[in-house]
Amino acid sequence: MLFTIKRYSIRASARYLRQCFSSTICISNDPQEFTLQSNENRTSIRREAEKSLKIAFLGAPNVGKSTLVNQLIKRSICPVSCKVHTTQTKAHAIYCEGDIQLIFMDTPGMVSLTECKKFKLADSFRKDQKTSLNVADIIGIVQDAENIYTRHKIDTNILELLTEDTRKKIPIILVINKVDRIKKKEVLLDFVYTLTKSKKSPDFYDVFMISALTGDGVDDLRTYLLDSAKPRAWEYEGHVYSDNTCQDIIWQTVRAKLLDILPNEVPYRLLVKLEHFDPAPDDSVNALVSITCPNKRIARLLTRGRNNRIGQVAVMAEQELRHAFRTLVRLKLAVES
Ligand SMILES: Nc1nc2c(ncn2[C@@H]2O[C@H](COP(=O)(O)OP(=O)(O)O)[C@@H](O)[C@H]2O)c(=O)[nH]1
Ligand SMILES: [Mg+2]
Repeated sequence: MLFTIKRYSIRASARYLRQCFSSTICISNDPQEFTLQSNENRTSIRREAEKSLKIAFLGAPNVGKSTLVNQLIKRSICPVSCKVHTTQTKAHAIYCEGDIQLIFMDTPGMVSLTECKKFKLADSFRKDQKTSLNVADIIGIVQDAENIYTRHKIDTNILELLTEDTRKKIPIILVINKVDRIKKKEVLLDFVYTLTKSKKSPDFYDVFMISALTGDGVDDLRTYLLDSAKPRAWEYEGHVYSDNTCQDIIWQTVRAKLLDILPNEVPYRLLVKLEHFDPAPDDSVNALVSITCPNKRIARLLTRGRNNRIGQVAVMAEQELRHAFRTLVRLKLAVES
């Protein structure tokens, strides 16, 4: 059967097997530097040598798009949680290496118009994916390998978005994420085969099997994207790594941790706001975030009990923000009702 699988599937599986034996990326939480700027020194790069590539990742909610972008740029600037609708608006995450600039467009997960109405989601949920597609040089469709209900077919909302014109103009790659959750590698090859052979699927330029969580295969994908960059002036200065502000990254990270730690619909009912932001002279950051609860019962759920949920949120958010800004972050959370 293997011989009938298209060139890219074979390449992808070979690449995956290679990755199984290679070491995984370790994220260091060491504080190093601060601001939405990296310490990359690009004064030596001539403008005419500049190359860039804009990548739009599309996928259903929770497939791991934001986790993947964070791994690719080596910073946790996109909010990640185990619940759906963590990412609310599109954001650019920027990664520079040598004379190449990669611009990743992290978008909210694909939702239908009905879901938008049902869950009262902002317009951005549907608009942002379309906007990102219009300007992308390459589209990455992210599939969740763990989800047995959806992994063998491309989301209908995505198929709807990929018009004939888009399919012709923009190369599309398939990114199979969460392969760490698959124990039998034949299962992987099986549904990738179904996916790529399906008449409804676009013609994929390449297939990547990765784990955005452990970093398996992410280096390979980054190298592929760097190799695909086009000669073109950079859109952002070399030291910029996000078009979001520090302030936005802070409250979004706290919100994502609340989504992780609180049950069911509770975290969606909280109002998270950055009250105070103070970058200290030693490059560390002090921030105060308020969490307004709809009632006293929910406020108690956060602040009382053996679990000390609010303490856990503070520790987790602080750790992630240190990885985002690469400096010491002191975070205070105030719960109000
Ligand atoms: N096991 C596993 N979990 C992952 C992987 N990538 C992402 N996740 C988890 O999937 C959940 C959703 O991730 P997120 O990046 O917010 O998904 P998004 O909604 O597509 O942006 C989070 O709990 C992540 O930790 C992966 O490769 N393996
Ligand atoms: Mg996301």
